[in-house]
Amino acid sequence: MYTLTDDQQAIRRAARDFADEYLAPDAAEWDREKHFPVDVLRKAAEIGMGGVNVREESGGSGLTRMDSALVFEALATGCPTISAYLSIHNMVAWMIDTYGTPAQRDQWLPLLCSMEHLASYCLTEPEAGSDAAALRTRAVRDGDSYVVTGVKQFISGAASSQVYLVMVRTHEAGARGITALLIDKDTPGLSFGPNERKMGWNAQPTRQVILDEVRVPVSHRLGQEGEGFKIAMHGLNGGRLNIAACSLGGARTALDRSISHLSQREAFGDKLANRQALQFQLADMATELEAAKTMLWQAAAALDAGDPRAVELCAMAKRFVTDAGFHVANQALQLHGGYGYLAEYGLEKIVRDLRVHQILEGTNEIMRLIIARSVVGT
Ligand code: FAD
Ligand code: 2MC
Repeated sequence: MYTLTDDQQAIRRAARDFADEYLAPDAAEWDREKHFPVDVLRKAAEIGMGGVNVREESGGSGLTRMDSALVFEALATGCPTISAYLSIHNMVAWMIDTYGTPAQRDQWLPLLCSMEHLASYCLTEPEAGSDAAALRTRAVRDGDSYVVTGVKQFISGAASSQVYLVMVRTHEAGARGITALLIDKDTPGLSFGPNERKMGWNAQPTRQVILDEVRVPVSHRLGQEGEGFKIAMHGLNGGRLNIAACSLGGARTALDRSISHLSQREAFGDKLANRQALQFQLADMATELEAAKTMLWQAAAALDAGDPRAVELCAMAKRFVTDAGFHVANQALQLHGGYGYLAEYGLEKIVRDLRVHQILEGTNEIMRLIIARSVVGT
């Protein structure tokens, strides 16, 4: 059995207290009003949530992947959508800390760690989602700049973020022709599509990022030309764990609410919680989440240790935990009967929010593709 250290318990407690105080009370309203609570994100940054995996010498919290799995799970008990946005912002901050030069770290990280500036991760395009290496946004070198033209699709935080980490094509077709560029919101030629109307994740915006001859200094390139795809994928390994953690936290809240609902609700002359059929459902939900947690922690430990199986284990965890999280949340809705379907009870929001975790940061089919390549050896 994996035992949390005192520090890990304290980190988890701090994130849970934050979720209870600042996320849970307003999550339903943010969802309803499609409000992105940037002030609350900045409050989260005050307790180190803006640079969770950024090293302490770079101004971050210096937490491990195992620690951050605890953080994002705890935050998601209050609101999966906000926890997930924080996870994306943190993916970008980690990438700058890991692949940036000292000058780039100095330039970008202080404002990201305080969340004075928010960050967006821009890989997907209208014609390149799962097949990310087919991306076509073009960057042509012109003196000390790149001139970038293209469209990025489904970008979380777009138009609210100040910093865009954009994967662009500088060379030949395929993964090796891709380069990562940091682009400031105020650069001429950068604009945004309308906020997409979505099933869930309503408390954070999703828009196209449109680049029309955007001139980006070469000094804003992260890594070397041609390294962008690998950088993007390394970012996603941690991102996939964090999204899984968000599913786990959301599903835990759904399970907790089911237990208390069934303990109060009476039918046929008895509390529903006394029906063994329903107790068994709760038992299965708790077991599924325990299994999911174990997979998540194992993958996080593998990523921390630089284990050669880390990519495969992260894909397994993302696939398994997000499927389990959605399944448990959906069962919780059923256990609430008609009340589960009412917005007021908060269950349907969790179901809507967790559904997209099976799609983004690599669909669960793509997770199977990654796992299959290891298993079958192709
Ligand atoms: P497609 O690639 O067109 O896939 C369609 C279907 O085919 C899926 O079921 C897929 O699993 C399946 N499929 C595709 N290829 C295969 C295969 N080889 N084998 C088996 N099945 C396959 N992207 C970003 O870059 N940054 C963001 O911030 C971001 N935020 C997002 C927020 C939201 C709310 C959403 C919905 C998406 C976001 N995305 C973001 C994009 C997300 O990562 C993509 O939607 C996802 O990777 C899938 O790409 P696609 O939508 O083009 O689907
Ligand atoms: N970690 C480290 N390296 C990786 C990697 C990973 N997870 N995935 C691929 N690579 C490397 C791979 O090892 C290879 O390196 P080399 O050239 O040294 O052999 C290189 O990258 C190219 O990889 P592949 O040859 O596997 O490329 P292919 O095109 O066949 O498949 C695939 C890549 C499908 C795994 C990748 O395109 C993918 O993950 N697609 C899903 C896209 C995705 O996750 N999008 C999420 C967008 S962000 C989001 O949704 C948010 C909400 C923020």
